[in-house]
Amino acid sequence: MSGSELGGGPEDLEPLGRGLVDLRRRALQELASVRIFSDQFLTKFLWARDLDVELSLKLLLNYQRWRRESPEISRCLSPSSVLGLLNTTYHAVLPQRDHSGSRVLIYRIGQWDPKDWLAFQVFSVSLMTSEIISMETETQTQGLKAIFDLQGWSLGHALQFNPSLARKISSVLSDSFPLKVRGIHLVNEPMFFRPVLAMIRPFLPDKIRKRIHMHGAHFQDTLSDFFSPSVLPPEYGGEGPGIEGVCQAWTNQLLQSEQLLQQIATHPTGDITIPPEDCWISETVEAEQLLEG
Ligand code: VIV
Repeated sequence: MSGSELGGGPEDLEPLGRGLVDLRRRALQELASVRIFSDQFLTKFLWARDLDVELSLKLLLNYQRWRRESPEISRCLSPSSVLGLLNTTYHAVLPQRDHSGSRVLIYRIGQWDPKDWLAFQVFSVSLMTSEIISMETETQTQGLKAIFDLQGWSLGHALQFNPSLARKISSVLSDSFPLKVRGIHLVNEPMFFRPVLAMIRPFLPDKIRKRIHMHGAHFQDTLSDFFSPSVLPPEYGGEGPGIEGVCQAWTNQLLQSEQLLQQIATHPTGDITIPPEDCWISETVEAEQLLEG
């Protein structure tokens, strides 16, 4: 039996090691002003694309572009600045992974009062969580599943929606963030949520579209086809810890990550294992080097 058939041995690291060498070379070629990328950082992109170097490179370039084009979200990763929203128990990452090792996230849209919080602030919560969980090795290989509870979706929410936001959502879902999206589960979605989905869907690749499941009001009958009861909170038909407690626990996790998230938000590439000043050749340094040389 070969090493790869056995699994788990050091042989399994070889494809990743080769991928790192190739991706680093390609990434430094494409991003002329960047000087260095860490293994930890590149690894996220490689696993998100099952070690395909060209696809990982595209994802890395899209991630850099998305950060640049959405500064109102990517530059403001501050849990304390959205504490009021987090304290409504809007969001949690469940303590248990599902049967396949995916992270399970819950968003309770009804807890978001659109008079108090703008869509970009709400979006930043997802980006903060995504940055944190994408550092976990098991999440890099097994991805995530998100449950959106749309009970309480209102005109006020819909009015914050526009094509530009729809594009930003579809970009992170499809090819601008290094996380595998393994499932999107909508529960309690009202009829008048359909136009919103219709705005997002055209931008999504078929693969992701097929992973969107609409469960409606009787979600308890069908959500259990995807998640075992031990994983879900009782409010979602499971036997795990209650939703309020898991939201509070994740809020604390986010608050503890304030500094880390701040570093990611202000870093030129998002690769915080490299000090920002070592990371890229700024135009002024380049000009000085030219003058000296
Ligand atoms: O952010 O993997 C009306 C996922 C999500 C992310 C990010 C990554 C990711 C699955 C989203 C899902 C949520 C960054 C990496 C797209 C932020 C959404 C923010 C908006 C303002 C929330 C409003 C709720 C929407 C529901 C959208 C349902 C779709 C996701 C189908």
